[in-house]
Amino acid sequence: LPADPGRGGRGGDGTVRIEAIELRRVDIPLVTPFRTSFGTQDTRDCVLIRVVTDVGDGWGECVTMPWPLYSAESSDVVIPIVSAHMAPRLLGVDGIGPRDVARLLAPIRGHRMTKAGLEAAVLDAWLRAAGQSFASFLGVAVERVPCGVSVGIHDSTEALVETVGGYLDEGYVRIKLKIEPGNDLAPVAAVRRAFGDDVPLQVDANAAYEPGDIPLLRRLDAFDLLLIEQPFDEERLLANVDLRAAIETPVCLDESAISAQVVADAIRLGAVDIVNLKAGRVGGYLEAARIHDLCVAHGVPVWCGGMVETGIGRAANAALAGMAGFSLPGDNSGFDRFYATDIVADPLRMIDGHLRVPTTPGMGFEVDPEAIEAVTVERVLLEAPSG
Ligand code: NPG
Repeated sequence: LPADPGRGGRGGDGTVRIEAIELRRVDIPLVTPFRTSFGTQDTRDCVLIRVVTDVGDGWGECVTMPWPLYSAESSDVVIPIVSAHMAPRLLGVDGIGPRDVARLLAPIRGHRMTKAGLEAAVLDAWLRAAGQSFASFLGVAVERVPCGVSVGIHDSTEALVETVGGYLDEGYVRIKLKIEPGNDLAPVAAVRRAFGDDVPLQVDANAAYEPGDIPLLRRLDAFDLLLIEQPFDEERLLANVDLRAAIETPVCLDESAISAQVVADAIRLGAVDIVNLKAGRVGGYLEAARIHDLCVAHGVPVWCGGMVETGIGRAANAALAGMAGFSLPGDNSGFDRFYATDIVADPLRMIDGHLRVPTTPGMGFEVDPEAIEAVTVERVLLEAPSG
């Protein structure tokens, strides 16, 4: 595995001491319900984290879903796990740099989205103190990143075609269709028929298929897709080896790709063509950058996934997606794909099919405290023991 990310003039040598961790469970209405093979979301229910450090505050977002269906994590376990097991390993510890968060939390298994939220909050505080943007920390050289959009499962193909047409009119440069057994070949065929062969199109199965479905999945080859994402259960790496042997469409991993180690193993097994990178799924932006480096070294393309992030996570994703190995458009949509208003000032908007890469110090946003207060349903403050 490559060494820790640390090039590109990444950061100063400073460290922080975390005095307090504020956890806010929020519930934010979505502009339209978002249906995946797991269920339908009407609101974004997740936990935002503020760290109070000796050099200032930082914010991060835990991208858990309300239910433990995408992965074992869910929004209702974030506050208990941080309170009981993570905060005690971080609060009041001297000399914490961004890379130390993952190190200090490493004995705790799993809970990667929660760890990623904590690490992002510390990175935000640390980068702000250093006067450095996350993009500069990552060595990003581009000013904007292309916007793909993830389209939920629809009740009818007519409705799906209408939704996709709307996104294409808005300027999205790539369409990703959620599929599930019974909602796969027909919707993909309908979208191809309606918009032609030139629209960059890919599908996401969210682990909904079985290895016995390979003959069915093979029929997707007719549609010239950019990729098929995560056809099988997260633990079924070898089924992807069989699928790759059977189909032309590149096979992309999402749920399975939980760490640099698993990605390295998947590459060695021949189980993957392309990797969807999500900081939350892999335990943090630094692990995501490490996986990016690993994939670049092996010639494996990566793209930036999304988890219906608020403006906090969306800004950081826009920086991550600017790294050189991100060679396909990501699920880096404008904030208005999901939200009527955002909890950050100046949320990222799509302009000409792209988002700007944030360049302000920190992770690239300014929170709007009133907007956050208005959507907060639970608040917990954890403080370092005094003395
Ligand atoms: O654009 O932020 C976005 C959403 C992208 O489809 C998206 N995320 O599996 O990739 C995924 C997925 C997801 C959505 C996963 C909802 C779980 C629930």
